[in-house]
Parts: sequence; C-alpha cells; structure tokens
Amino acid sequence: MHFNEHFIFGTATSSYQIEGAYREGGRTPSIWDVFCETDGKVFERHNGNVACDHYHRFEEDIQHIKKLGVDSYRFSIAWPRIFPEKGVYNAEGMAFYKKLSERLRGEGIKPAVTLYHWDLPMWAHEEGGWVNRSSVEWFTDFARVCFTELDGLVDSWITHNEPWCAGFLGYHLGQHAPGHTNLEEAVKAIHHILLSHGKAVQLLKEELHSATPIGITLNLTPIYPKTDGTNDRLAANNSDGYSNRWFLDPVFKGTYPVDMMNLFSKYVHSFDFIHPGDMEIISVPCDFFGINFYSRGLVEFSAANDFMSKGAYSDYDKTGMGWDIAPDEFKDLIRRLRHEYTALPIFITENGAAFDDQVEEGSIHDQRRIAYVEKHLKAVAELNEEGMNIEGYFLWSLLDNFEWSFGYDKRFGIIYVDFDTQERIWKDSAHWYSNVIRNRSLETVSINTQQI
Ligand code: GBH
Repeated sequence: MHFNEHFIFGTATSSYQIEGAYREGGRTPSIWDVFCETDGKVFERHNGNVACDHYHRFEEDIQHIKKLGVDSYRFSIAWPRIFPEKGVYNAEGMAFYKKLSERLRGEGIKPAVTLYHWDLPMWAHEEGGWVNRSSVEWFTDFARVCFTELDGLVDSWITHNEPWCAGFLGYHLGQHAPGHTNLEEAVKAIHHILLSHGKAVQLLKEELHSATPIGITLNLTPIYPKTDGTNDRLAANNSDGYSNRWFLDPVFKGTYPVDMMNLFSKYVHSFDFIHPGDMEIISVPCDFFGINFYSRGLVEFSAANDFMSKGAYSDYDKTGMGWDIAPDEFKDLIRRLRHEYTALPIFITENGAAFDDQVEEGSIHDQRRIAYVEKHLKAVAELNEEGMNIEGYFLWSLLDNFEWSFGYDKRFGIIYVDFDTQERIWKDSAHWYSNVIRNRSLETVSINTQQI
C-alpha cells in the first residue's frame, strides 16, 4: 500500500474549533459564540472562547505540524476576524492568517485554506444570515480580500466546508448554529451557500485571473437500505437525496434533484429563490473536489417521518461518536462519484475518528484511531490502484478541539490537548501517522511507541 511522491498527506482544523481569542484582534461574535450560550444546545454549555488557544500558540502548533511531516495543513479563516462589522475590513484579523500562512510555507507546508467553516458573523445573521440572498455578496466581499491579501501564500482554496451541516444542521435540524428548524429556510440557505461558492470560483478565476486551485468540500454519507424491500429502498433513496444528491447534483449537474424538490415542496412553498442563471454559477467548473468522509448511513422505511426514512440499527463497529466504521462503503462512494458525477481530482479533506482517549503515564494509546485511519488510508491506496485519482488525504484532526454541539467531550485529535494547561501530547496515532508519511506506505509501519 504505497502513496506516490505527489500524494498530499495533511491534517485539518477549523477556526472556531481551535483559535479561541474570541474577543481579540478585533474579532466580533459569530453565530457559534451566541449558539454556545443558548441552553441545551452545546454539551455543558462549552464554547470556543479559548478552545486550543491556537491564536496565541500557532507557532508551537506549526512545530507539531512540521514534526508530523505533513505536506499540507488545512485551516479555515474566521470571517468575523476579517469583517467584524458589515463593510468594515479588519487588517489585524487578516495579519494573523498572513503570518500563519507565511510560517507554514517557511517550513515547507502547503496551506490549504477554507473560507467558510461555519463561523458566520453575527452582523450577517442579524440580517437573515444565509437565508438572505445578500449573503452571497457579503461572502464574495470576504472571499475577495482573502484571495487578494493571501495571494501567493495559499496553495489551494476551499470555498465552503460541508454545506449540509451549515444548511440542514443549522437551519432545519437545529443542532448547529443558528439552531433553526425550518426546512424552507434551510433550502434557501443552502442555495445561497452554493451560489456564493460559484461566485467565489468565478471571482478567483475570471476576475482575479489566479491560478491557485479552488474547490468545495462536501460531507458525503453513503446510505444503505436495511432490507432489499421496496419501502426500505425508497427510504434510502430519500435519505441519499437529503444527505448527498441535494449538493452533488447542483455542483456537478447544475440541477436540484426533482424527487427531492417534490418531497420538500410540502414545506418549501416556492422555489423562486432560484433565479435564472443561478444553477450555471453553482456548477461552474472547479479544480478539485473535497470530500469529508466519516461514516455510512443505514436506514429503514418510516411512514411517520417526512422523508419516509429513519436510521436503522446497525451491528457495525462504531467510533466514539456512535458512527459506523465503514471503509468499504467509502470505496463504494468514491466509485459512485466517479461513475455518476465527476472526473476532478479528489481530496479527502477530512477523515478521522473520536474515541475516549485516556492519558496513561504521559502516553495515549489510541489503537482504535490508528485502526480507523489505517483502514481508510488503505481504501484510498486501493482506490488509486483502480485509477480513482485521489490526490490527498487530510486527517481530522491535528488537535483535540471544540467538537461543535459535543463541546470538548469528543476528542478527534491525533495530538491530545489538556484544556486546563493547553499542553499538547502526541497520541500514538500521531507517531503512527508521521511514520506512514515518512515511508509513504502503510506496510512498513510497525508502531513502536517505546522507540519514539
Ligand atoms: C465534520 O463534520 C466537520 O467538518 C468538523 O468540523 C467536525 O469537527 C468533524 O467533522 C467531526 O465531527 O449519524 O452515523 O449517519 C462532520 C459531520 C459527520 C455529519 C457524520 C453527519 C453522519 C454520521 N458529519 N454525520 S451518522
């Protein structure tokens, strides 16, 4: 199981999950700062006020990144640091990302930068957030300063991270900020998010004539029916529509799936928020396609549910989130994407797992995380042998961090963070991953933590 010299090994984080310094450098609140203060939304009312204090400790964190030996580091830019108020640019906020990118490059690490990883400024939310079509302009203004100020420092741009989460979790299921439960709002919000993606791609390529590669990251969950019966297969089709096709079809085919539009029309009274020309913009060609993969879904028919689908019991081994460990389904997903959607280079922009890690005498033996990552990396190598052209893999995450509605209760890091002292401790998985990267192979890696 080898990876060629062009394969990009990386690790990923996001701004609100690690930065802290929530009131410094001119930053104003995002929808997550406010959501964290809302009762019953985030585990024990945790928040990102301090998080990993990365804003102050980024130099130390870069040393960890360097020691890992990754080719690339994926981080995101906090929009409320760049535009703390509507139309007010904050150079101090940008200076942080400049320094971060410069230092990374100085160590030979390629910055892969996400513009939107869910920290919408409150000022934008107060004007309707993503439900307001003006959000497309606000976002392109934000994208423009990032593109111009960080030009030459960034190796690749990702417009959005997981519009499914920002849209459906945030505006329909209410589990993420802003915590709304309105399908019509969610569908509008997603449309504007996707439109802002297309506009940003056009801006970078057609207006700024930049050669820096740009793409979008979707979280995709392959869905399987519990039985082969017609009803369960209908349930799986609907769930696939909600989880995957609602994003894949517009981005790659320039259309929303008609079956889902019909299902949604019970709550979405009109689709006239889709203006002429929008779908062409959303489906504008990108340079690569980012995929975050964590798990599969198993569903069964449920007449009581809106989309006639509900989660079914699965006997698969699970991560600490309760998510099925499903590397074979990951392979099916990639093959399907190649078959039905795109020939673009694929980057796995996130993959990883939370487990209950325990520190024992200064070590963290996270064998289950190693096994999880190894299975998925093996799948990547096998897919590449089939010619699937996966050009990189970013492990989620560099550090234990603020896991959204789970607060600090779930640890995804390969580096342990003691949130009282901010001490970073390498888990066995970090040692293991750096060996894989050094050898560019899974085979020669025998994890010997004593030696390390
Ligand atoms: C990503 O979201 C985020 O980009 C990142 O910020 C976050 O920290 C990380 O993953 C870990 O959560 O219930 O079995 O069907 C991932 C969000 C994960 C949402 C899988 C849907 C479905 C699993 N997705 N999930 S299941």
